[in-house]
Amino acid sequence: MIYGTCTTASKSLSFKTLVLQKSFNFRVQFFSNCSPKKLRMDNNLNCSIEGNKKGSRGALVVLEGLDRSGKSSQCTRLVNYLEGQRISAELWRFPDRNTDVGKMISAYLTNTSQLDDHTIHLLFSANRWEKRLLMETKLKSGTTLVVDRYSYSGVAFSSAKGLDIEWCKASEVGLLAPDLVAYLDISPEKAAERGGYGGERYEKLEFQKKVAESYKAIHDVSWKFVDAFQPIEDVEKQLQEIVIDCVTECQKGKKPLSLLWSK
Ligand code: Z5A
Ligand code: MG
Repeated sequence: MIYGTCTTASKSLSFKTLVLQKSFNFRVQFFSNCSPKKLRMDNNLNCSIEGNKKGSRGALVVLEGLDRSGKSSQCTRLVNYLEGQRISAELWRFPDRNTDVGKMISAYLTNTSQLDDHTIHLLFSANRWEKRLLMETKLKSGTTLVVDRYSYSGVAFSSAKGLDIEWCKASEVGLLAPDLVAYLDISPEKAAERGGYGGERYEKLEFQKKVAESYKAIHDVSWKFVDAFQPIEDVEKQLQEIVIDCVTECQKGKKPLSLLWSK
């Protein structure tokens, strides 16, 4: 009835209003259908594109420590926390047992294959090298990587077997240097009391004591030591405080990527 009395101009105005109204309704419906995660991904994409121009990037955060110190538990909690803060984050781990090299490492660790100590050391290194480019790409696109063991495990475990530390470091030179290394500090005895060791090659108290000594020999002043014998939630809280500062600094674009053990 109303339409019947409209002029052409007002008809076209009503049509435009209708189209705008429909478009608005569609947007409201579209965004209300989006999960918070989807929206967060959109935000992160914008951040990283703008971030690239300013040198903004994700942080490379590494958790190290003895067997059963709680690394894997804390890496998972940390990524959940960062995502909750609307920070794009991924959980990585070494060895990455999914690659061909990783499968050889896994066979060695589960005692289904035997390898010379130098050979397995180089395989662990190769397993990091094969992920290096992807690591750099992710960091530059703004994703923070929380990494469960890295080159320090490589050097600590191989040197605990008696290999020369400098020789062990050599194959790691040129990999990306972490922005933060958090060491989950616990005595080998206390760690052994947790859940019991499985059947993997290095899961023996005497060997873990040697690994603890090796970690002491290779750490530097930049490492953050966290008492890993505290309740799991307290360790989690402490890590969040340490990591958020590092992530913020990398987001601001004030920290260029650097290389591990390069002069
Ligand atoms: N290796 C090497 O030789 N060279 C290399 O370059 C690299 C590795 C990268 C495989 O590692 C082996 O490879 C490893 C080093 C060597 N061998 N060793 N030993 P892996 O990372 O695959 O190992 P894993 O199987 O993940 O286990 P893990 O590292 O021993 O455990 P974790 O990750 O540190 O701990 P968790 O799984 O988080 O926790 C262990 C238990 O403790 C579990 O029941 C938790 O619920 C409990 N927990 C954790 N935190 C607490 C606190 N705060 N209180 C009480 N209970 C807790
Ligand atoms: Mg673990």
